[in-house]
Amino acid sequence: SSPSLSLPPVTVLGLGRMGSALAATLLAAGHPTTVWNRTPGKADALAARGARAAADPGAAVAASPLVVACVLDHDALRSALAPHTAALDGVTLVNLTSGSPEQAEETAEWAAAHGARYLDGAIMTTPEGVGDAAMMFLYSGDAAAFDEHRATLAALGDPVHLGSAPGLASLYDAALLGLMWSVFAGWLHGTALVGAEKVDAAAYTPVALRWLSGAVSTFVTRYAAQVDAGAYPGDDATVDVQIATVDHLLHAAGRRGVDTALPALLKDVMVRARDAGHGDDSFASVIEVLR
Ligand code: FVH
Repeated sequence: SSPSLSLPPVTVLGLGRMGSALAATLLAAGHPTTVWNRTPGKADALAARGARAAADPGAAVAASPLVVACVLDHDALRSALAPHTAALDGVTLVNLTSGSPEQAEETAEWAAAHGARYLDGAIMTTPEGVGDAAMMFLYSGDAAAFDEHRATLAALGDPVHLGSAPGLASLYDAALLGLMWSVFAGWLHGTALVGAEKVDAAAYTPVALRWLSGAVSTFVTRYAAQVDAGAYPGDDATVDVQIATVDHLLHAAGRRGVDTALPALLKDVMVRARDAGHGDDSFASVIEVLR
């Protein structure tokens, strides 16, 4: 649709893979959209669809009360804006650039020193998922700024505000990526294991997903309450029992020439939990080792 005067204007800084998707989505939703990218040619396709291409970051920031940034890293953002900090006064800067919680805190202080309200963010999808309401966009920082711009941010994906500490979105991002990689690795290990018996990934995966969304999801929900209570009753399955069980996985993998590093790592944390006195407790007690 064409930019609508009734929707708030937005500026997007950074037109890489993700920034271009953000700008295109805001434009398609009808927001008057100003864009800037270090390499100017990347604005051309968006300009052809109605975006305003700003000549420099200062002009881009001055064009909208809401500025969404998505560049390589925090240093790139701050160095690009360094000659133009006067323009930041009064704007809300939403930084969707990946970084550490500490970098988020630093950039929040830097933005505040220049009069900007700051939200840090983490995009929990790839460019093709931008605009899908099922995808989470995590935010932390200025809650009033979030409330003010929530409707605009909702065009990008489901906006989830985690709290006023600016580093929270990056912290969740790191935690959730760790979870994703653990699931990917566990699924791939299982796929290699059954694949050794000529079972296709396509046959194994529906069974794996049913396990994850059903029983495993139930265990995790139960264990969350145990972790928060600091008590891990082994009513379902104890650490001792699971140490014996992981040996079956190690054996099955070893016999089929499948790498055993991953189950060995899992056994290692279970053994450390047992040695710390949690043999009769549930798997949730492993948190005591991880902490
Ligand atoms: N792509 C994804 O799926 C993920 C999803 C989760 C979050 N990330 C983070 O988003 C940031 C940008 O990632 P990207 O995929 O858009 O990356 P590129 O396509 O490589 O674009 C990089 C943009 O950054 C600009 N840039 C780099 N250095 C500077 C600098 N010194 N000053 C100003 N801009 C800079 C670059 O400009 P140019 O090279 O075109 O001139 C691009 O606009 C990132 O934090 C991911 O972790 C994406």
